[in-house]
Amino acid sequence: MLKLYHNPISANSRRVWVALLEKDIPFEQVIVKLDGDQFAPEFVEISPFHHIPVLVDGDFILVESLAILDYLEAKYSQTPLLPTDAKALATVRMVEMVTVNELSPILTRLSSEIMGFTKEPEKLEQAKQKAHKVLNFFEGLLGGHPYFISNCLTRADIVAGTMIPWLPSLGVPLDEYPKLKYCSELTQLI
Ligand SMILES: N[C@@H](CCC(=O)N[C@@H](CS)C(=O)NCC(=O)O)C(=O)O
Repeated sequence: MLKLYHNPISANSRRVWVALLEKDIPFEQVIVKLDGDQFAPEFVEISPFHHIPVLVDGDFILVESLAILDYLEAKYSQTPLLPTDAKALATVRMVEMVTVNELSPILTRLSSEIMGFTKEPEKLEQAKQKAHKVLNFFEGLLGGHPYFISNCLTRADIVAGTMIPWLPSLGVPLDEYPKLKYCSELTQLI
């Protein structure tokens, strides 16, 4: 059986967890506490950068959440989470990359300020402004549909939708984005 090393508080591993559940794939979960478990020598053996998630399928070990999502999509074709239409597929990929490349560093910056690791009000403000730029872009992409790709749940919704709900607790309210706010309120973070 597949084994997923993860923690629901990690947005990076949460996307894999949700994809496994959506695809109804049986898996065993190992919760990795990020206050030190990730440095245990037996964990670093399977995750050289001490990151979650890690997927283990027999003797096949995979790190990097998007690579894991690719593996699950290719191996388990039931409940596909990627469209085949060229524009839809590229849109899903775009939302994933904007989430990972634009939004994720913002979350890191906001968390660091809130936890008091850094105190740089100017950078904090820049991060908030950038968060609003991303949210505005996503809200526009949703248009009149419940999902990024019309009425179809895809990886775009899973990848963006497991990160956006953290924003209000980090000082970025979603009030200006009614569609994103509605979806986020359906998400239980822990
Ligand atoms: N690019 C990686 C990022 C993984 C990542 O940064 N995971 C964080 C949790 S969200 C982690 O394991 N941090 C623990 C550490 O760096 O020690 C992915 O998408 O899988």
